[in-house]
Amino acid sequence: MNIKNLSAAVLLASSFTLTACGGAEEAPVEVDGIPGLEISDARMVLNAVEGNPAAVYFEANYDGDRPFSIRAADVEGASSAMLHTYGEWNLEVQMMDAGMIPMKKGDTVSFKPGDLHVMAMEPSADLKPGGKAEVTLTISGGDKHSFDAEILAAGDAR
Ligand SMILES: [Cu+2]
Repeated sequence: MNIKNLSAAVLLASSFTLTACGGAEEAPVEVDGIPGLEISDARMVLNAVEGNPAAVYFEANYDGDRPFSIRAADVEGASSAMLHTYGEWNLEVQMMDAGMIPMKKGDTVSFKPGDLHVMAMEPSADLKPGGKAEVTLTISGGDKHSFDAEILAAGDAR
């Protein structure tokens, strides 16, 4: 390819980029940030054993009009994450899948020790006390809401 053809190709490429930008006015399928959803007091408590699952706790307040359910969670730097709760099974209290967590206008849902939590599997060694971990919730319909959780050591107050 000579220089002339190359610049034509670059021009062509940049006009494609412009077209793509113009097309972004169509409603996106997934939104980052759910209007009316507020997350506070987010923290991730590391396991005493490095690499073992960490737990994420937070308060979720919702003041939007459209009810939804939290259906999944992701934690940056963890291999996977799950929505867990505690329940009785075989006469023992143990962790289990929390399923869908419904929220409607005026609701507050607390993710707290001994109750709902996000379990972050195989957290990376880069997630250190004093740092931050990005947590993303996915709701019914696929919209996402991300926030930072303060990273705490296993022995810190939760
Ligand atoms: Cu758990």
